Amino acid sequence: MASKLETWVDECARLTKPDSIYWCDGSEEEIERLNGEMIDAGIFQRLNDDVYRNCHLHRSDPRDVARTEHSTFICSDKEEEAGPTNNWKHPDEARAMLKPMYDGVMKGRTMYVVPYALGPLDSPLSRVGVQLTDSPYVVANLRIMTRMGKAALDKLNGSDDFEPGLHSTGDLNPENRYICHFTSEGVVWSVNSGYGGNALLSKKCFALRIASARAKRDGWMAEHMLILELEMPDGSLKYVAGAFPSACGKTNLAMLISPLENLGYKVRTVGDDIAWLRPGADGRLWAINPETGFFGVAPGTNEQTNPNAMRTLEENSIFTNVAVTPDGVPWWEDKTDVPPDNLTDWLGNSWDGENPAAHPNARYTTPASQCPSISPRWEDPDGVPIDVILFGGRRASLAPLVYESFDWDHGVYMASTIGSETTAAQQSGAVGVIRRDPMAMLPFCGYHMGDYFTHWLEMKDQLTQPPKIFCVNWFRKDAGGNWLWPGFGENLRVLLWAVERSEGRSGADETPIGFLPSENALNLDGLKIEKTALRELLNVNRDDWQAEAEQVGEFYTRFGGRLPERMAKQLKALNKRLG
Ligand code: SAT
Ligand code: MN
Repeated sequence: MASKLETWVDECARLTKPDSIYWCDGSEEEIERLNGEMIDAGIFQRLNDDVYRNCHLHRSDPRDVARTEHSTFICSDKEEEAGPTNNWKHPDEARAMLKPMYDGVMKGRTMYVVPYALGPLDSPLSRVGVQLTDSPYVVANLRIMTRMGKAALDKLNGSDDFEPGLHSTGDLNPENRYICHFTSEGVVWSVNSGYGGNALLSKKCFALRIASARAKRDGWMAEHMLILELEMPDGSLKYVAGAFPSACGKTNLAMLISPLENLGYKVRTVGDDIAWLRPGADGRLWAINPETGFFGVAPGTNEQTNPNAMRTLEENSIFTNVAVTPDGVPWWEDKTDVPPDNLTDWLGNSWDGENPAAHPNARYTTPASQCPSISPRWEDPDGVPIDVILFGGRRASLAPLVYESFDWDHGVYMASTIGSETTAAQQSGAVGVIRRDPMAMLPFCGYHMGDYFTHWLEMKDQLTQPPKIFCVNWFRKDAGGNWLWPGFGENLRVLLWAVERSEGRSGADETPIGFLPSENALNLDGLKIEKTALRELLNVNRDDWQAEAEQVGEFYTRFGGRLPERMAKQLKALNKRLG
């Protein structure tokens, strides 16, 4: 009898009618052949091998350069299950709408069958997915981002237990673009996009949306989190997981370079985007990085902001929608102070010097194993035990540099309120319009956000040594609009305080919003920062926080009866403490 995998591949082939079907093995020969074919077809341009060995440039259709949340749907049986923060379509309606789009869509194309594993092959947490796609560019990306090919198929070993994803670039028409998640079966259908999170189904679709729904059922967590390792002067290892909305420097934080190496503090990277976490037998929370690559934003990445990323992407990488020099060197905004001469922009035109040369969401896809700061434990099948969880947002005012929750419930409350201010907030003193992004999962939670809060609260019951939860804000400004905190590597100082707090060390002052570092508790060794700036960074303004609490109350009404009682209680308690 044919396996579920064979039957499903057959079914999809009958629908999409490819000229041929090719099963990817993930080998060197395979990718070399594919790269060659893509160069011949104009999908890839080989970059300069002297500087960027074995790297390729890809230009997307200009209408297809970022995730499209409005075309992303949770197709649960009931709308209620998707909740107020997701788009919803009934599974029957979604299938009826998409089937005609898939009908014959792969005529004249090859259907690639791409088996991949999320998580170390021998980890109890890892899972196998199989993506069918007509895009060789997607295949090449999946090969970097996941354990792709024979190894994954071997792990599956004929079993039915895999995540099926059907993807076609179709005609790339944004009007007909759909990314549909059938959460009860764990299936994803994506059509008319070739880009990032829309098309690499392993990433946001499976490792977050489908996985989060599974994790809720099975008692673990799929989170939009980096994982980093901190080596302390005594040689002990501490692990920090951190969730930040986009454009808050998550990749930079995951790869930060310790300004305190001389004192014995070292930082290493475990993951930069996604964490799967489960309670261990020891009552701690253990995390793996399900991915094997970084899909990072290129603009803004440079020798100052992220030297580790710069080293990582020098080989075996794909650059999407960056600019390029006449001799094949990729360039993007702020890579260097002065742009090189005679750039070709991301659209393939001679750069006009005015519009961005690289698309603001231009990306590099690069192997994690090449990262100079990668932790020796990044592929540990058991994962790493998390000591500290950080939640961050971008707030020009209000939120202090760091504050610690009183307990787990309070931490979950804090996490549910994070978000980023719109640029209007840059005006002095003005409280910005904030897009709330609970746990940085707003676009990625595969079920009702209120139930997700409940899941977070209930996870505590499985943990005898839960991580401590903190909020951080690297983006506070003074009245003149200047950054108060230098950020980047210096953020380590905040991590150190959090880790020390998790061990019951280091000083803190109790405030209505949580514990803040007491004077001299932050290690500022070698850092020049004004006392007044520090005071402002750690200031809690009651009036502002009362207004904030009111806004949170409004935000919470969205979740109706599914807002856990324990969260409402936290808000009440905060209001009471604020007086
Ligand atoms: O395009 S992705 O979803 O993979 C990246 C992102 O938007 O965070
Ligand atoms: Mn992300």
